[in-house]
Amino acid sequence: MFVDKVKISLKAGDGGDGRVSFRQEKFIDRGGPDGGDGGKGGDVLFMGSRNQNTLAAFRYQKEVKAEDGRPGGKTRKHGRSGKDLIVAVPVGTVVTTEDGKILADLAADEQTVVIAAGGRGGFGNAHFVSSRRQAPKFAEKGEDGEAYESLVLELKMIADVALVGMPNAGKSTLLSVISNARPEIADYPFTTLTPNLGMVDVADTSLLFADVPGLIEGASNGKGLGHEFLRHVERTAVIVHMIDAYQDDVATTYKAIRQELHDYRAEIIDRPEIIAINKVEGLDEDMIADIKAQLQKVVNKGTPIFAISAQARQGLDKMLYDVADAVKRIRQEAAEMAETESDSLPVLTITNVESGYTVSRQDDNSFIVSGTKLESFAGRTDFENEEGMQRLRDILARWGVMHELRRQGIEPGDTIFVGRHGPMVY
Ligand SMILES: Nc1nc2c(ncn2[C@@H]2O[C@H](COP(=O)(O)OP(=O)(O)OP(=O)(O)O)[C@@H](O)[C@H]2O)c(=O)[nH]1
Ligand SMILES: [Mg+2]
Repeated sequence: MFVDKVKISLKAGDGGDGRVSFRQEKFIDRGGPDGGDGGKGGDVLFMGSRNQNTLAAFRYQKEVKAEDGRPGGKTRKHGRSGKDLIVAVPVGTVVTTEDGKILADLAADEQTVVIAAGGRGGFGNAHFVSSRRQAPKFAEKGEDGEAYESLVLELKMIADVALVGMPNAGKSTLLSVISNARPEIADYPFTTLTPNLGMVDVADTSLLFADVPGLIEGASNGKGLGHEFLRHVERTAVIVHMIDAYQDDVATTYKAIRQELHDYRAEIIDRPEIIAINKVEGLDEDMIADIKAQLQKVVNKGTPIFAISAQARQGLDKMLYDVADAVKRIRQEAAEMAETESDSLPVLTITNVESGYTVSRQDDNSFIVSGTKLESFAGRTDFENEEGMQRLRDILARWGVMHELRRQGIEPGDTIFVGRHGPMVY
């Protein structure tokens, strides 16, 4: 079965906690603070890979998690960082959040994107020595890694070549003759209900062909079966447009199909196109020349037009070489594009850290302080540890939060939450 859409949960590694420790020295009761920092949590990265063909593996592995960072050690030892987790997915996989935000669109081989960043490690107490504070007895906790409860992975099959055309043009027949695919073939329109894929070897390259259900006028608006499958055409490098030689008016049907492609997505029209007039085995040269002439009037200049017979296997090699050349050209361009883009890979991290905050009364005797930076700081504070708490209080004071709390009428014994972290007693 071809799985092309799965839901998974995903979590980057948490940062390791910083350590509280003091040097052990002979004859000295307690040496200076030497607690090391926690290690960073591992990132979760997704990488497009030509070696993967389906998302089937995720049916058994619904949870993806990178390693946590290790806590800091004595003698200023840094905790080991969690290993990054690289998840290879088929080229053409699009990763979205449940509400539809696209996190990554892995359109090229080895394109790698950080989906969830690991948490920072907390600082150990050695970090907090200052002239005022010779022996800090607190350390930071590691930051939580980014997590997604539900991510949608969708594989948009990227065939190199899409066979498009009216129903009954012979698309499935062609695919069956040139590849090992065995699509259903019949003498009535709309035989093909779902796209068939087939690998076709041409000289030294392999091309993935998609046989798309026949398009009719209005397909781009949802008529017929074509619409749902037009998305498979969306990214194919080359379009092979098949036309039944026995069609009454080849120019008009050609234009109708092009119009549908255009209405679905205008750029598709600019893809290299190769025209295959099919079923010519019983036609003489003049008739073929006449059909070609009719088409020549409406196609873009330079569009190659071949006369073939899928059934009788005529004229196929010549056409396939042309298709392969076009695909190779496009792949080359795509590789060059990916190279220039890789300098600016879209790396997802927690950005837009604002330095503002708000203070509001939650109920009679508790208050809530919100603000990205303060909340992130509070998240790294160990509320069990009095010195750690003191440091948070110092910071709230320095930021003017304490002043604001007093202005709003806080009284001794009231509690303060910073985001979801707390409580802290005033
Ligand atoms: N004479 C002749 N008939 C052909 C040729 N290629 C296909 N056919 C016939 O045309 C009919 C339709 O072929 P299909 O391959 O099913 O056409 P399709 O384009 O896939 O059609 P849909 O799946 O309905 O869009 C079948 O009866 C085929 O046997 C050919 O080269 N010559
Ligand atoms: Mg078919």
